[in-house]
Amino acid sequence: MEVGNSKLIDITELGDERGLLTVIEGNISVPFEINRVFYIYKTLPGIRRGFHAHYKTRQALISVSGSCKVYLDNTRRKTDVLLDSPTKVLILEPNDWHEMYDFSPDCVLLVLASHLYDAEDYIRDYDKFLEVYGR
Ligand code: T46
Repeated sequence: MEVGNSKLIDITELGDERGLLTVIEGNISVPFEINRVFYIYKTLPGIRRGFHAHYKTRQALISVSGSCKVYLDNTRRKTDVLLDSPTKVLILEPNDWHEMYDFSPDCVLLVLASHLYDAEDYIRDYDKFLEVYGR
C-alpha cells in the first residue's frame, strides 16, 4: 500500500510448533542494502519523535513488539500509518517528513537503514523540507 512516497508491505511469517520467525533480507525483503540497524524502545507516554526527512537514507520500520504510529508528509499529502505487527514493514523513503507517536509501553521499533549515520543527511527544518521536496 502506498503511503506518501513510502510503502507499507507485509512480510511472510514463518512458524512451526515452536513459535514464529520472520526474516528480512537486504535487497530482497527491503529494496536496499542494510548498512545500519537501530531500535527505539521504552518510549515515554505522549512522546513524539522524528520531525525530519532525509536526503538519501532509506529505512524500513517494524514494530517488532507493541505498536506505534507514523505520520508521513510528502508535501502534498499527509498520512498516518499504524505499525502493530512484526510482519508489517514501512519502507520509508527519504523524501517523506516523518514523526513517530502513540508508542505503546512495550513498543520496540526496529529500524533498518540504507546508510551509516550522518547528521548531514537530516532535514530537520520544515521550511527547508518544503524547499527541497515541495513543488
Ligand atoms: C529516523 C527515525 C525513524 C546516532 O548517533 N546514530 C544513529 O544511527 C541514530 C539513529 C541516532 N543517533 C543519535 C542522534 C541523536 O543524538 O541518537 C540520538 C537520537 O536520534 P534522533 O533524535 O534522530 O531520533 P529520532 O527518533 O528522532 O529519529 C530516528 C532516526 O535518527 C531517523 O533517521 O528516520 O528514527
